[in-house]
Amino acid sequence: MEISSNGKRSIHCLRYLNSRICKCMAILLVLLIVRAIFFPSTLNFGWTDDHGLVLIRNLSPFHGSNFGIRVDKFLEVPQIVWGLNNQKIAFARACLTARMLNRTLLMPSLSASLFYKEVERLEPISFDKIFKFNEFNSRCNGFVQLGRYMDVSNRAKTIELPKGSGRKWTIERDFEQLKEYSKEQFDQSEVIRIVGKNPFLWHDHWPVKDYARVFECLVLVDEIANEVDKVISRIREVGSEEVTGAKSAKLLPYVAVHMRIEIDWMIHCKKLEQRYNMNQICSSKEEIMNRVGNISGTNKPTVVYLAVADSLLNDSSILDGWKEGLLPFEKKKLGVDKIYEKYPYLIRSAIDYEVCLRADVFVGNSFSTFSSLVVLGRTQKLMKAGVAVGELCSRSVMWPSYAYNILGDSKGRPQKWVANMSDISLQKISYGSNDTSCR
Ligand SMILES: Nc1nc2c(ncn2[C@@H]2O[C@H](COP(=O)(O)OP(=O)(O)O)[C@@H](O)[C@H]2O)c(=O)[nH]1
Ligand SMILES: *[C@@H]1O[C@H](CO)[C@@H](O)[C@H](O)[C@H]1NC(C)=O
Ligand SMILES: *[C@@H]1O[C@H](CO)[C@@H](O)[C@H](O)[C@H]1NC(C)=O
Ligand SMILES: *[C@@H]1O[C@H](CO)[C@@H](O)[C@H](O)[C@H]1NC(C)=O
Ligand SMILES: *[C@@H]1O[C@H](CO)[C@@H](O)[C@H](O)[C@H]1NC(C)=O
Ligand SMILES: *[C@@H]1O[C@H](CO)[C@@H](O)[C@H](O)[C@H]1NC(C)=O
Repeated sequence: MEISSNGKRSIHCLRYLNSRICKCMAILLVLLIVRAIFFPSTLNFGWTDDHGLVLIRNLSPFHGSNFGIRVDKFLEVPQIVWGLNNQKIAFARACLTARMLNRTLLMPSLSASLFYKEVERLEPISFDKIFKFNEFNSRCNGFVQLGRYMDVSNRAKTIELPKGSGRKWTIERDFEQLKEYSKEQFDQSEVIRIVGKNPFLWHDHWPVKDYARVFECLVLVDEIANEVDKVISRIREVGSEEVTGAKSAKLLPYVAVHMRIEIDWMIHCKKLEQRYNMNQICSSKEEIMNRVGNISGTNKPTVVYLAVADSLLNDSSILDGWKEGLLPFEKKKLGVDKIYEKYPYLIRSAIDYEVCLRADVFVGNSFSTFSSLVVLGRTQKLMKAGVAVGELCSRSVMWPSYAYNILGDSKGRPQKWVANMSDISLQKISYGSNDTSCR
């Protein structure tokens, strides 16, 4: 049952107050009122909406206006490509661009495969094969909207908006162009089609909070969500088997490590280190194992789930060398490789994303978009659970996250890591940073 501000449902609830759910809701309501009375300042940060999500209400350029997305004017964008999390960022950027133009975004194609250089292998996959379409629109109602191509009455009258490129195409020029297309002659056209590069590469004009608001509307379709549940139950079950020596119903906590040591990454991160003149980007297998092993406060033995793209791995020995008490598992050893094998790259990665999001402890690389978006999601989760911004990095926080590529302290631990929800752009999350917002 959803917690709803809908009047009808509240009356319904009152009439059946003896049902357990309604009792819980009544208690929740009382708690919320008490919180509002005693901690009025927390209200400025966010409020819980119909779906239990934190609504973020400031920083947006349209804050305060009665913003309505037109349902008969559309924005069309190029196919979205690259890694899952590059695709999620690109998608959100397309949504926010449509929002700025007061238009509905025509549901874009994502890409099932990672082979972006070979155009014929891009394997377009419809957004609604991965994420729930109606759920997206209902969660994002009033903020951004998705439409379908069949909603368009006359595609022949589409006008094109060519994205500029090159050094002279500055962030200001890009913004001016978008404003230009919100005016008279362009604004009348039913469809504006943006042509040019992948939305991930467009200039970013929006604060982290706006992206976070879009990400909260992404809910996996049931088929994939069920696979996620299977994998997570298996991880928790394997823990209690290993620890108690028997199959047990008791589900144990787990640590998830996004070991970004695949071949494609090793090539990429070496280039980045050269460009930034830095040696904190590529972590070896040994460095990851040591730093994860030095995290204090995890009850041992603990299952460590290794989120790696097995097919891209150049090294089968990732299971060896872990500190005593850490029980490493990857997909094969868990026996869930068959689940992953059924799906293309994009869905495998989406399952792993959820597994990392829900882990009790997460450790990733602060230069990976995959890791960065997991940390953004975990930060949102903490804030939703009522953890104040000033407390996010504290030692005792539930669901901590760490960056193994940054040395945290003299004890050899990895650096604590949260997303800076008041950052003015998604730069750090898109391209990585050694600033983990904790220190
Ligand atoms: N965790 C995980 N990642 C996968 C899988 N297959 C491919 N990938 C990963 O997908 C990610 C690709 O890109 P992206 O999400 O943009 O993250 P980034 O490359 O780490 O910045 C990488 O982390 C790959 O390791 C998988 O089965 N599990
Ligand atoms: C967006 O479109 C709606 C519906 O046409 C309109 O009421 C609203 O004023 C528009 N807002 C902006 C900022 O253009
Ligand atoms: C992959 O492994 C092979 C053989 O073990 C090695 O020669 C090669 O350098 C490795 N490639 C990378 C990118 O690490
Ligand atoms: C961190 O872990 C490594 C490997 O387990 C160990 O050799 C090292 O002493 C630890 N660092 C500290 C400061 O305890
Ligand atoms: C978060 O980002 C804002 C805006 O860039 C900055 O002023 C602030 O210092 C950052 N906070 C942390 C903890 O890094
Ligand atoms: C991040 O990198 C810069 C430049 O190399 C360096 O000066 C800074 O100390 C690094 N920060 C951390 C937390 O390691």
